[in-house]
Amino acid sequence: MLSSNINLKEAFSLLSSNAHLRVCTHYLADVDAVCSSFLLRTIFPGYEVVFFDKPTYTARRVLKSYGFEYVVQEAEEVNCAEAVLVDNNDASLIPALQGEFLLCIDHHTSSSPVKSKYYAIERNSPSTTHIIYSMMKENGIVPTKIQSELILLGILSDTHMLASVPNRRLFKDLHELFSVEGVSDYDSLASLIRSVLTDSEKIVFARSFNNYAMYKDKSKSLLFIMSDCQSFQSLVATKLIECIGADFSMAYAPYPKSDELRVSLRSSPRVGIHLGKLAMEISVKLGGSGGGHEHAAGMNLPLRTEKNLEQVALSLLSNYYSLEQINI
Ligand SMILES: [Mn+2]
Repeated sequence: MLSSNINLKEAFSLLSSNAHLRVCTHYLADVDAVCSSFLLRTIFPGYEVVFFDKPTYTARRVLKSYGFEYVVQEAEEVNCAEAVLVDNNDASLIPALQGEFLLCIDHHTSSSPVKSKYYAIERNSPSTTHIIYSMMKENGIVPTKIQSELILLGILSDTHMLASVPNRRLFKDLHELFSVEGVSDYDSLASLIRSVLTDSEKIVFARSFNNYAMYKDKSKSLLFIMSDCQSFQSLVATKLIECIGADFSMAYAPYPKSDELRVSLRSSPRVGIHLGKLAMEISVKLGGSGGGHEHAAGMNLPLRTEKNLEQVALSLLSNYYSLEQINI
């Protein structure tokens, strides 16, 4: 826990005492990021939502369906001292921002924390929208239909449609939220954020199987797949779990322009290790940055580490599993 972590009641009164703040999030804002941003705006109408670039395709679908308006602004132009950062506390994901935020609300593990005066970090929360929901509950605010849906969309998205649930108390919250008058049912909310592949994503996904390595832990009957790809590494890693039924996936793509190797890790609920911690361990060994959740994590590494990455990942994984390569 960070030293200036404040509790949710304190975070709420901090927000209430600032009538005009900007709400920012990481680049390529995802569903939880955009829902958290606009959830704050529904509570504090004087706030303005600012994204640093275009949100993801799915996140834009959510914004469109609610008619939410946002501003896209260069990160360098944002005055951090008058801004709240949601769904990110990793400085390497917003490299252009050097200032100190007023408050950072997030649920990720990070190896390079952003500068913020106060933090409200709840690593066991399923989503950032859920942290804000807890904040609302602590202050006796009953969510409206739209607020409930935004909270639910963040939760559904970050738990992979409830495939990875941190604790069973979440079901009580889900029951409360789905019981709010007028709230859409599970199917309609889920279909709004279910990922649909674009044609270029389908091509990259199909091509990504040129170079791959498969390993099995026979006693635990777990399947591990590592693959390089041209781009869309997070999509490839996710689909390896969802479509192929792997238990652990690592996909990586080179970004020579920024001299980076971008890596995504995903796992099924059957894998017992915390991927955010594994990402931190690998990135410490290879000189980059990394972090994330129990079942989804990412790393930015120096491009030159590409040839060592799989070996380093394998040696760390072999502390927990006995892996045998599968050759077909
Ligand atoms: Mn999130």
